[in-house]
Amino acid sequence: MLSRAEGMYYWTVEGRKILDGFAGMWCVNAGHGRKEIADAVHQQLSTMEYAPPFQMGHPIVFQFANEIAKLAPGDLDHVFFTNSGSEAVDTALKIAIAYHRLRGDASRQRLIGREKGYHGVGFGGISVGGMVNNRKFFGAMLPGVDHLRHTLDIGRNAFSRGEPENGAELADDLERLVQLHDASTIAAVIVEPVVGSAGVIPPPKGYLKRLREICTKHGILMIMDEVITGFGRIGQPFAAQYFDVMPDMITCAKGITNGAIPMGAVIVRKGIYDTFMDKQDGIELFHGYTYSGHPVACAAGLATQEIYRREKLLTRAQETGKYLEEGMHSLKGLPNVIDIRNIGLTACVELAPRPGKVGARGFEVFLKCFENGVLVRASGDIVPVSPPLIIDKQQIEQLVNTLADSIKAAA
Ligand code: PXG
Repeated sequence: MLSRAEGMYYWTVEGRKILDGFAGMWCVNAGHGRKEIADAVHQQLSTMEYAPPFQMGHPIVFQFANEIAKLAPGDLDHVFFTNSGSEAVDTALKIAIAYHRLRGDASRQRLIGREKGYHGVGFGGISVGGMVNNRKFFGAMLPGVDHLRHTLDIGRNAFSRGEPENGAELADDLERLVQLHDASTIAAVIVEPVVGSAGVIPPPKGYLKRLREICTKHGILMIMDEVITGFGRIGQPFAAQYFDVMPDMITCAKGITNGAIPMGAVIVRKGIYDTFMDKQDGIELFHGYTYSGHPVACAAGLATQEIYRREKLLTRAQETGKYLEEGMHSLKGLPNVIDIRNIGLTACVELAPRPGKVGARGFEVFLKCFENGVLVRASGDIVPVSPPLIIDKQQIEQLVNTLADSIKAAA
């Protein structure tokens, strides 16, 4: 149990100091206990704790939307605020279907996700998602959804550094689905540019560009789910910039407020925004939450972005990522290590499962790391790391050394 946090560290209820190797849960990018965020939240709570987002507006939400739009590439310049990544995903999927309808293309209702995708836990997100345990308990989910094949290929790409060489052709799977369903029925494709939850899977070289081309060719919207990659995780504000691929929408959350106050967002291209504004009289999009653009979340978000800017955190992973890459790949050859993957300031070790006990070894490594003062995560037998972007070289060494000891102990 954790009871306090500051900088790169948590403290347990017993008072043990733990290096945070996972930025909380992929979100505390600027490190813990940032006073500027606490002060901004306090000030906003004292000034105006809440304002209705329907019919009414307030300045700070526009200010924050402008900041986010400035960070995003190209004409991704309008923002719809939500309270989580799951809500951002469901919002983006709804925008995609409504956008086509407004343009007189109402048959475009299908949504395409990808195997091993994680898009939160709403019905939209689990429907397009591709992680079996998040789906199998919850019935038939949304109709009209299909999935691209995933891109993990340990046989061909094991121990790749950054983007693997093989697999760009897997983007052509979208052509297969177009052959099956016809493009006129497909509204959007949603993918994580780098798979997070299912175990840090960078896209094969050229894959995202090819997927973009196929989407454009068939009039299908491309949604990049950047809930994890957004806000500097791979060395650019967004992965769209890192891979130089322009999506039609970006979903984000987590690092948007440094994890301090729940918030998510959908960033849309101008053409999508204009379609809603031009074609609809009155309410443009029949969608919104009580807490959309919550003033306190916006205050936390603005303070967070100011820290990112001042400390140049959104590009810092270009440097620190190199140390993490070196360190993590030095684990090759340890018992049961079958793959190591990395990009920016995130990486994972994939372990061979114990016979008949899938996930047991990964969880044991996670526990040993925690006993030895480092927080990582276990997702089955995959152990991902994703530390706050403020991490220094010595702390990366501590993270890697502790992981090495724990993998040996769990042999
Ligand atoms: N999309 C992506 C790509 C995510 O990673 C969500 C949507 C949903 O966000 P919310 O805020 O609704 O949780 C996520 C969330 C893990 C882990 O261990 C990852 C997430 C959540 C919980 C655990 O990898 N990502």
